[in-house]
Amino acid sequence: MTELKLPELPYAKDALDPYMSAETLEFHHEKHHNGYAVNGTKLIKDHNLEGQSIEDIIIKAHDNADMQAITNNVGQFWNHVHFWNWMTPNGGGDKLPGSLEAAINGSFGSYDAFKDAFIAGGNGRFGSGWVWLVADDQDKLSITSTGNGENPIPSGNKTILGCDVWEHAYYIDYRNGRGNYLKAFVDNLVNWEYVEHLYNS
Ligand code: MN3
Repeated sequence: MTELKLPELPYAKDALDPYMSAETLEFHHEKHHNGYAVNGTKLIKDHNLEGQSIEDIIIKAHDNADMQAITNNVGQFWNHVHFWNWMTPNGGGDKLPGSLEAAINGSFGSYDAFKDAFIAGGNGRFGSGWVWLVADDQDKLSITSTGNGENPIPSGNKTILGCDVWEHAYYIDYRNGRGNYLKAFVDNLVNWEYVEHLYNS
């Protein structure tokens, strides 16, 4: 069977404090992400999709009304596997690895312009969803946003960074302050080495 296995967090639960609390990580990882893993595994079995890659399953389910639950749960499983790795203690800020810095400057003009666009993308998502930094086949970067459990995989662009803007990601720490959460994510949490790794992979 294809089992979506909940990964361990790559750091201690309190490692991202005060920007993301242990309480948030505990609920987000052990309740929300685990729920997507359990439900997604069952849905993959029910839809006879076992043995296929997670990415192929997400593409197959995209825009297919009969597979909306797959988009939601398998999509969210994939999104969160990366989300934990998109953060690191003492992360964020404008000290980027070289090839990533060049790509951001080349695509947005400056780091500050990227940061403004990323935060605006997250603030502009109405309701639950994600804001993403993606690379097209010419390695040009852009900001995009999706609703609920969707992600950029079906677009064909490479996803190199994402931030969860569901209320469960920030309500304990920031209440309704999504913009403050997004700013803290970019300034203090992003694991730029992982973003560069995905950009170059
Ligand atoms: Mn989430």
